[in-house]
Formats: sequence, C-alpha cells, structure tokens
Amino acid sequence: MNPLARRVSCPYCYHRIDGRRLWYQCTGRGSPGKAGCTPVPDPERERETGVFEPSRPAFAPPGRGPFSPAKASCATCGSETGIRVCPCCHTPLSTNFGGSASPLIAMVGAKGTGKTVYLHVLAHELLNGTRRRFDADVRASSGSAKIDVSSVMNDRALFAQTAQAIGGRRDPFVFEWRRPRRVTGYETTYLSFYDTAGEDLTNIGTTHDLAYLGAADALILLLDPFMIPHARDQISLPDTAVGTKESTVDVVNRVTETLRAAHGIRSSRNIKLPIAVAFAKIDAFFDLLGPDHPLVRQPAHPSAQYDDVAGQATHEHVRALLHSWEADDIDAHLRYNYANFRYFAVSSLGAAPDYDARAVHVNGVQPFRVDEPLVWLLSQFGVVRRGGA
Ligand SMILES: Nc1nc2c(ncn2[C@@H]2O[C@H](COP(=O)(O)OP(=O)(O)OP(=O)(O)O)[C@@H](O)[C@H]2O)c(=O)[nH]1
Ligand SMILES: [Mg+2]
Ligand SMILES: [Zn+2]
Ligand SMILES: [Zn+2]
Repeated sequence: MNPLARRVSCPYCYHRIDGRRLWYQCTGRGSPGKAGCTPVPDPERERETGVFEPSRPAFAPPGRGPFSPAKASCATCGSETGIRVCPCCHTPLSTNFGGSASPLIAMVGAKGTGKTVYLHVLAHELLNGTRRRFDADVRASSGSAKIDVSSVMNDRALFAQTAQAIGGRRDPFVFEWRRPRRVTGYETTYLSFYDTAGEDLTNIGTTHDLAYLGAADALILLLDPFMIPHARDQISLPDTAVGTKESTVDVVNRVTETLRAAHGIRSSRNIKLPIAVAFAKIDAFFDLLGPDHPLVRQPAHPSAQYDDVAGQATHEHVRALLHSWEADDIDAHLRYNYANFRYFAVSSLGAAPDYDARAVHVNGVQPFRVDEPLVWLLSQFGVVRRGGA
C-alpha cells in the first residue's frame, strides 16, 4: 500500500488529513419531495483557504470505520453524492486522492532571491513544456488561488516584494497532474506550491508563521548567487540587483532550524525530506562560465523521465562552483543536515532584467532549466520515472 495513502496533507489547507475518510459535498440535486441544498457561505472554507465563494454543504462520512464509501447521501436533502472534499477546508479533491502521492512543495529563500518570479515561470513551464514532455494532463486546480503568468511572460513586468503572510496563511497555487495508471484508469497528483515572503525568513520571530513547512513533503530552496560575495564580485551588477547582503549559510541554517522544529527532527539526525537546492539568476554568470560550461548548456533532448546521471553531474558542477566561490560552508551545512538534497542552477528569466525599471529583458522571458528541480522532486515521489541516459 502506498505509504502516503493514510495521512496526507491537503493541498489547499495543508492540514494532515486521513485520505481514506474524506468528507462529501452535496450535489444539490435533492430527492423525491425534497429540494436540493443550495450554495451557502462556508466559514470553514473561508478560514482555511480564503475562498469566499458559497458552496454546497459538506458532511462527514457515515459510521466510524477506517474506510468511507465512494458515495453517501446528504442528510439534509437526500441527494446521493460522490464529490469528495477535505474534512478540514471542504475543498473538493479527486476521488482517489490519497491513492497517489500528492507532495506539498514549499518554496523558501531569502528576500529578493527570485521566488515569485521563479514560481510564475515554473507554473508556465509546467502547463507547457513539462506537461508535453511527460505526456501528462496538467492544469491549474479550480480550488486554488489563480496564478497569473501573463504579467511576467507577456508584459515583462517583475513583481513587488511579496507581503508577509497574514496569520501564517497565504493561498497556495495548486496544480493537478493527471496521467494514466500502470494498469487502468488515471491518477491525479496534486502539486501544491506556496510562495513565501523572504521577509518571513529574515525575522526569526515570524518563522512560527511558517507552519506550512511542517506539512511540506519536499522543499525547493532557492538561493541567490548575488548574495555570495565572491560570486557577486566577479560580475558587474547595479546596486539595485542586490536585495540583501545577508550570508547565505545563515539563511540556509534558519530554514534547517525551522524544518527541524516543524517536523520534530532532532539535531543529531539528518532531515530526510528531499530538498532541491536551486541557484537562481544563473544567467548572470553565463558569460563568465562560457558557452561550453555544463551549467550553461541546455540538456539535449530530454526524455519522459528524470535523467539521474545528468542530474548528478549538474549537482557536482554546482558544488564545484560553490567551492570556487569560497561558499563551501553552504555545501558542508547541507551535507551535515540533509540526507537527500540536490543542486540545480536555474534562471527564470534567462537574461538580465532591467533591475531599476523592474522589467524583463526586451527579448522576453527565456526560462533556463527551470523545471529541473521539480522534475527531480517528482521522481522522488514516483510521479515521474527515473533513468540514467
Ligand atoms: N538576472 C536575473 N534576475 C532575476 C531573475 N529572477 C528574479 N530576478 C531579480 O530578482 C528580483 C526579485 O525577484 P522576486 O521573484 O520578486 O523575489 P522574491 O524572492 O519573491 O522576493 P520577496 O518576495 O521579497 O521574498 C527581480 O525583481 C529581478 O530583479 C533571473 O532569473 N535572472
Ligand atoms: Mg516574492
Ligand atoms: Zn444536500
Ligand atoms: Zn483542506
């Protein structure tokens, strides 16, 4: 049995729920002599997800057994329903939710690292190139916050600093990834991404707001090479390009401490969550590294599986780069705290923006190896296959 099948995290509210005892939502069809229920405001859903749309009533499964039937009747109007919802936030989930891995992927990084840009460009990739490569049916989930990729992709506009989470909650972006099952039918994997404000990390007092880290199954840790002094000194950057001069190892250490606290992992043990450590803005180093550098080349003809050999090679190249930047303290910290981490070098924009005007390069957004961290994580959860080409 899938180890994730019982306790799973809801992709919308991040609470741990029992995937075998999802609740139901009334269809509103009614039954002979009884009018169907109509949509009403749902305070639970509002509180947990910020969705204010009225919805038909949600109700718990009958009985106390560990499994709940595929269908149940609404006690109010008698209509039979097979719509399954989260017991906590009442957002509809696929009927086989819990049957397949649905990793919650938290994205963290210091202020100005490029998280918001990355998430938007990643969403665009996911719905286009990545979807085609894996022949999956990927769509933005209707129950989730709307992600608008057009401002950065079409209007060349960068984002304002992300505001701190109010009460620790911000709406995640949820995608449904549907693909054929090995034998028959389809399975849906929910991918839930949560954009944090770098500010949340800078101020240790607010890290308890990052409760969602406790629910995360995987992490994309975005690091900013502009924050590494030796790297920054090798390229010419306007002052406006450098968000913070805080030390990267301090940032990573804070993430580690938060993860340990949130997951109850003692400091004598390694953290087992897969963690993709991605260096952003690598476009700024293209000239310095030269066109033949393995981190500057696009991988040729990606197949419909994660190429573990190429991934391992990239990992080692980034590690070498870190050493050349005298930032090997980051590598040591990761090796001594994480059992399963891998490096990536990505560029959401593919070319330097106009940092002062907050505008994308005139040639537009040219995503560079943006989905590699995600594809690796998906391979860790068995959502995509792993191979060595
Ligand atoms: N050269 C280059 N710069 C980038 C790239 N992505 C982001 N940037 C720069 O980094 C700035 C900050 O990006 P955001 O995505 O808003 O950063 P953030 O991590 O969300 O920041 P907070 O919301 O404050 O935590 C952008 O305005 C760009 O100037 C990239 O791929 N290449
Ligand atoms: Mg942001
Ligand atoms: Zn009803
Ligand atoms: Zn929920």
